[in-house]
Amino acid sequence: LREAAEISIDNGVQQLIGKARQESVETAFDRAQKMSPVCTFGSAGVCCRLCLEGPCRIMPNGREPQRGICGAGVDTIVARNFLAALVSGTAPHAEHGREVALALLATAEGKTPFAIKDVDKLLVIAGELGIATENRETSEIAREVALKALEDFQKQQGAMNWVDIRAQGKTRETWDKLGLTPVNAHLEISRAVTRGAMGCDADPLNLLLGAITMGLVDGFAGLHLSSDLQDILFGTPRAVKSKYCMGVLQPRMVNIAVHGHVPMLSEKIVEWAGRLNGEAKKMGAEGINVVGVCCTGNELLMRQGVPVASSFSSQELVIVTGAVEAMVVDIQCIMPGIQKVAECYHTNIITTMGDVKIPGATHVEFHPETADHAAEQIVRLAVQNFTRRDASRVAIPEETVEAYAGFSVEQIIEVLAKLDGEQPLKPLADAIASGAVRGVAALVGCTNPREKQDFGNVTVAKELLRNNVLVVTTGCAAHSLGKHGLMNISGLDYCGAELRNVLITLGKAAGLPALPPALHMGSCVDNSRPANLLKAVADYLGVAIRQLPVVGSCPETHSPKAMSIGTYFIACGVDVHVGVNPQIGGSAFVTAVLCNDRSAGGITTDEVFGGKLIYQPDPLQAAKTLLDRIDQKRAELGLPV
Ligand code: NFS
Ligand code: SF4
Repeated sequence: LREAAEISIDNGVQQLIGKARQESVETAFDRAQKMSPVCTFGSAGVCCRLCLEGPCRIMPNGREPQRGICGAGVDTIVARNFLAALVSGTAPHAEHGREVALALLATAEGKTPFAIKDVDKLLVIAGELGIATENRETSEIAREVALKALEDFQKQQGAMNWVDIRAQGKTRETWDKLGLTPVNAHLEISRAVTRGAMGCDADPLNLLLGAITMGLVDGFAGLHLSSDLQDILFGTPRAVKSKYCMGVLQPRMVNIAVHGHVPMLSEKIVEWAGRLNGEAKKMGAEGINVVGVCCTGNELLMRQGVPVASSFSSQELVIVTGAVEAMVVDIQCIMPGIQKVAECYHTNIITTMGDVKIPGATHVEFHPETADHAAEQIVRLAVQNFTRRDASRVAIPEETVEAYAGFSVEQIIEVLAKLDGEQPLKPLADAIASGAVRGVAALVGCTNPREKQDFGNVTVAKELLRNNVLVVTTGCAAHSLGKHGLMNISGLDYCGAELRNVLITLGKAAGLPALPPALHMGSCVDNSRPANLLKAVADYLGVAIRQLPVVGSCPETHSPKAMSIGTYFIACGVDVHVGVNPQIGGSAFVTAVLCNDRSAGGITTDEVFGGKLIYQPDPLQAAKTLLDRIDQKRAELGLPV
């Protein structure tokens, strides 16, 4: 077995790996090792299981067979598999958006216990959508906004409403010209599934253009629509201070870990944990402690300052502390393995969605309409479970790390406005122009049990910061940066001198000693926020997003959702680095199009959209490639390099 130090650079996670092994509890880190060596066909993306003639797989180096039984060549198979991965990344994000839209509609109609928390944002978005707002009830406006959102899953002509309100004009021109702009999310997902099916689209370039449309569906129906409506319902995040690491679990409290993605459930769990605190005391506990896991952790951190225990790859280890009464999950990134681990302790796994069940787990069905009832029931189950805790099995790693989060675009603009009230983007644009901020990088995506946890994310971030690149972050990558000190003031030591000065100036303007080196912008669907920031800066400078010295990096990704998000950014004109094999290597054609190999003379995404995929497992090398790209874009803008 791999040494704990090879599995994660987080001390708490290392300790818990030791505990799990001592107690014969298997986790994803150990299973990842059992899965080695990896299948070379799957890794290259050359196997096809689309029909019952197969499975077919293409041999490397020209050996036979070179075609599937139906005659599909390797480029078709790899492109189809890439499109399929994007569909499985985009569909869950689109479902996320649709569920929030339905929740907003039900709330506007008075059918849920939720309220419209950010009326100002509601009015702004309504205005953008062309909805009249003068002398109208909030609920009426909210209802129309929700219906406009639902149109993005229904309309048969034109473009999605969220493309109309969120895409940059200059950037969108290319998509419109190529006929790639999505009409509605469900229509495009259905089309993508259909064209990728056996005997349908066999043109690899056409399939890759389909993948770009999937990326756009992800960006607008998944990211933008979800964040916008969640801000309306639950409030737009503002700077907040909290804590990271397993040490946020409390030895004498009822611990509830909330895990998944959609804030509807978790917001209510936090509320009910507060309301039932007295019940926990009656059971002999000191109260109820809610901690976050994965993107639900990000959502609660951003809006409520709830501390964060774990990112994706170490989710099972939260349970291994022996101190978790309930792990409550909704959708996405929930390892089925948590139930097996929970069975070794007293932890109750509670599933809440009809489409996401785990055998052996307790299921408490959650709907926005009955949110209070479900949340109360779940918190009571956790409190009752406290008596089953075995004190001799409890070991919570002590370390916690302080972190600032909550950097919505609104919050960032508010800080910038302290320096220039008229033109808040000017100080940022000026800093980029002068080179004090060499560029902007979004450090995003996951942690992956095959990878050394946090190492890639933190290494790329530190290297970019050292070179004066402003780092914004989301998803589980944000957990990595938070845990390793890049979201608190001490992390400024990692920044280049110029960037540090900018962060200190901005922080002082906001009444803080400084801004943290990595600005936490939220969950994965909140990648809409960095996208909005880029659009704002590009519009201010009068250029297209593709011209900006900005990059994205996903060093430890595992999820197809991250691939969909990455494709959205590539379509916007931003290079995206992945540190984990994207499984396209079997096709020189697909690799050339996505990774900008122009030697074969074909067209590439870089040429058409201004962004490409960079696959580089070595984080230092990746950072260097990203810096080169930033400098290239600076030079093209005529900025000093
Ligand atoms: Ni994003 Fe969030 Fe984490 Fe990766 Fe999964 S939780 S949606 S996919 S693993 S960042
Ligand atoms: Fe084989 Fe073609 Fe069927 Fe795929 S679609 S399994 S390549 S016959």
